[in-house]
Amino acid sequence: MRTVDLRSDTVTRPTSEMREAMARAQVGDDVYGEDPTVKRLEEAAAELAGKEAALFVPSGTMGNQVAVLTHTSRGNEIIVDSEAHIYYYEVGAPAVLSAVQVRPVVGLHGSEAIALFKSAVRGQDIHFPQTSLLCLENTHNRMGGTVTGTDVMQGLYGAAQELGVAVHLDGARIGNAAVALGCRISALTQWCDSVMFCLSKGLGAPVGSMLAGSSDFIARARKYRKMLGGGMRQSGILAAAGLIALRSVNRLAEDHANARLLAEKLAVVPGIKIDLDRVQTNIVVADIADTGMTAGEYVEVLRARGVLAVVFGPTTVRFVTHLDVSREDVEYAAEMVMAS
Ligand code: TLP
Repeated sequence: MRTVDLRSDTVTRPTSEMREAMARAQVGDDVYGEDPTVKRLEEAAAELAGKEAALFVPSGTMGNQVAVLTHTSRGNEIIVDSEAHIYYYEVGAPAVLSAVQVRPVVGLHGSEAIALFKSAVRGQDIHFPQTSLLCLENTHNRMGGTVTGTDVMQGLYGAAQELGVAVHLDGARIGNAAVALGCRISALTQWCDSVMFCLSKGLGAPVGSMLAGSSDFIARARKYRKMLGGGMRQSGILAAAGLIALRSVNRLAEDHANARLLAEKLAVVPGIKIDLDRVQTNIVVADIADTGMTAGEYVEVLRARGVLAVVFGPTTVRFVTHLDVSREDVEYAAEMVMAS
């Protein structure tokens, strides 16, 4: 039976161009700073993000957590959106690894962003922890792949700088945000001190993410990466695929068009509700409460028809378009959902 895997853009497999580049890659021991391909990748990523330096890390989660470690001290408080990946999906890592307290704020990326952020920053009081970091997420996964514009990013960064709070951007899908806005990645990342972005999502690389920031920040982050066991040896094999991923950002427009197509088709299926305003990039979140099924049951019904999606909430299901899903696959998936 035909299967269309819409669980995540993490399921993409490396292209044949990537596999060939991986086979040919020049490598060395990167912990000794001797892998030329990793160095090229780190330089290219820094340039793309408009930062002085970048670090190749095994995963987005490690990139975010290395950033939290580097920006904070034990006992600090960090401000995040209440649906942020760093808070929701990283196994409580800020508490364990950085020993910081997370202050989740509802609607941090919305129209009240700056006021919400300012009121969450702690003042001077002997009882309070020190707020040292604001974490943003663009695109925002759990909001449905929504894009935060440059104006909001700029406003938040300005407010954070005034209050002495550093800004880290979880830009796992920053390429999607830039493509949706029709701007360069650096037009967004200029409004943060550090940014993590993934090579292994819609860009198709098998493994790896980048953390970018000032040279001093990346030098300190490199030690934390080592501490967490993320010092890799002949990782040029992976970096070779990453270099191709970095050149492929414009292809994400295809995923956005496919997500829009899927969303429009699913929005008219009885029992399914979709907020089309939130379908801005490659993620489609469907509310299936009116089917009378739980999200878990619904995902199983879809699986039996060859459509893979993930449970996103008690009655919400997420579909993600990516490199390995064509327009025709999306049309087929929509038909299978309609028949469910
Ligand atoms: N997201 C994955 C799952 O972890 C939920 C997915 O399928 O969407 N930041 C954001 C915004 C992410 O969406 C993800 C991955 C990460 C960080 C972590 O990246 P990895 O999986 O490389 O650790």
